[in-house]
Amino acid sequence: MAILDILSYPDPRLHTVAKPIKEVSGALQRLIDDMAETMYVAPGIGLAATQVDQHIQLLIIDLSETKDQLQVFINPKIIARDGVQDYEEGCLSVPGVYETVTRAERVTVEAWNRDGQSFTLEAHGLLSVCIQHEIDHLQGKVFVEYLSLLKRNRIKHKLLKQKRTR
Ligand code: QAP
Ligand code: CO
Repeated sequence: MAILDILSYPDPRLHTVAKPIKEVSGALQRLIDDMAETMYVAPGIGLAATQVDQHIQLLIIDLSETKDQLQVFINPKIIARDGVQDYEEGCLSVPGVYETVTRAERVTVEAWNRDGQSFTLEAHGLLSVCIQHEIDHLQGKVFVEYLSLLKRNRIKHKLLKQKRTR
């Protein structure tokens, strides 16, 4: 397995729209394993392929304390959403920044798992937020784009300054 580089905001590659995956290959399963390792060492609870500069419809989530409950979503599609909730979100591509975002409270998502089998899942709470956050990445959207222009510009400049002085 390998640790992959995570793109950090503001990187124009984070705005790439991901392409659908046609089939689950060994190479794709290797990418899933590398993304999982990358997410676990970070540590994070969710990672989209976009964040490791792979522009395909793949995301992973693990909300467990024990980091052994990996959930893989290939070609995820939200088919129903309901209610609203506010949640303070972070992102491995926006290190050190946590801001509240309003999203649907419940979502129903259709996707394929690591073996290419399709499944449907109803999620609420943190899992629902995480699925919506990661699907946004696949559409080229970063959570800071929900914030005001003023906040977004402050975050942009803070992260650019961090990059310069690293
Ligand atoms: C997305 O985010 C998410 O700033 C996953 O310094 C987050 O794993 C969805 C992380 C919250 C819903 C709620 C962020 C790690 C990890 C940082 C993450 C950092 C180190 C973020
Ligand atoms: Co993110």
